[in-house]
Amino acid sequence: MNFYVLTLFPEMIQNAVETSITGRAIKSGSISVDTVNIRDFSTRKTMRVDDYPYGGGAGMVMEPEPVFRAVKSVEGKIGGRPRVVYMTPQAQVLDQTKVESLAQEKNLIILCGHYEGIDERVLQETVTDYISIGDYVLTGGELGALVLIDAVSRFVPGVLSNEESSQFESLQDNLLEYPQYTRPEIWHEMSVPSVLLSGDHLRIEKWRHEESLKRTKERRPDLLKNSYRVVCVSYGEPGAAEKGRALTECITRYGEYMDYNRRKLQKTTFRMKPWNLLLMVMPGAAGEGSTSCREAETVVCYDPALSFAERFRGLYGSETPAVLVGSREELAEASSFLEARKFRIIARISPAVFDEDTLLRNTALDIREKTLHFH
Ligand code: 4FD
Repeated sequence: MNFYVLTLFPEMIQNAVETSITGRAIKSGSISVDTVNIRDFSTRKTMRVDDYPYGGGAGMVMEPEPVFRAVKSVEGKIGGRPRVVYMTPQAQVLDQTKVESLAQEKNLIILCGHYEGIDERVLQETVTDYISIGDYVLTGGELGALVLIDAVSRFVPGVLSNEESSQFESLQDNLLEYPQYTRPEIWHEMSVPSVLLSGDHLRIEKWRHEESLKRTKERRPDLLKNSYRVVCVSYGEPGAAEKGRALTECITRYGEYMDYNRRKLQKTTFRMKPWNLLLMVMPGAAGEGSTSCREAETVVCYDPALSFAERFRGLYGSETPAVLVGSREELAEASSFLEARKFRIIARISPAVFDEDTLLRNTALDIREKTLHFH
């Protein structure tokens, strides 16, 4: 991934990124960080790039033209129009979801302002993403750009070693990290929690998740509303997929969705954790329809002849709560199948839930409530 940082203080960026893990990633070629000095694109003999604000007031404003030319110079060099991020306190605060989304890009321009900011018109014309790193004001956007580069780089393949990358998995469930301990076993009369010495990986995993929850409740209760991973699986006639997606989206912004009409999924092993939630949307939930539909280039077919064991061959829970949506006959069969696979059914819902928007939303709220209770 290539970062292009547009700044009046290029050495501030270069010195910082050449250190530590980002430095190693630059050396190995996983990322590159190029700086563009906005001053090089000044339109004046004095090489100034700032001017007084129209309407008066304190401070200076960065002129639009040098910023515009700096952006164009990068676009010309890479032959494309990458996303342009403007670091500003007047924006949504950066979070892990945004970081992961930016990590999908091949090129990224990061624009750093100084003084009282940059002329609004060039922002309108070039910026695609406004990002703040927190609710405070800095003297310039550079420290924000560095934070962004560091956080995004961690998701670029090859930047972290296997050992380093397993470290940030706990943030994936939107929970804070559990407490960590190393030697000695007793320090200042405090011992390491005995479960960590037990060698029982399932118990350890469970304990860590509980500690994460406890810590999140105490320190960042605002994170809890999105703290568990929701996985929706559906199968059946076309439309089941849409219904499943709709219900998932009512429950969480971070849901995942899988269409078990797909052959490939039927063969994939998927082990769900105790703190996940399974939503299963079954045939009949989506009303009538034909039995195949075109999704992208593949035709996804519903084969009603498949048994649960065949269709969900690789799906396993471990005390994982599950919510079923379907008609009475299928519910019974699905329940016993899922219970045997160590899911715990916390609700059975009639397909009528999809008939009305408010009903769907209220049901989603109930499910959230029940799930948090269960966890
Ligand atoms: N919280 C942040 C980003 C930049 C910044 C600036 C308008 C000031 C804080 C645009 C005003 C940029 C942040 C430079 N301060 N200062 O992410």
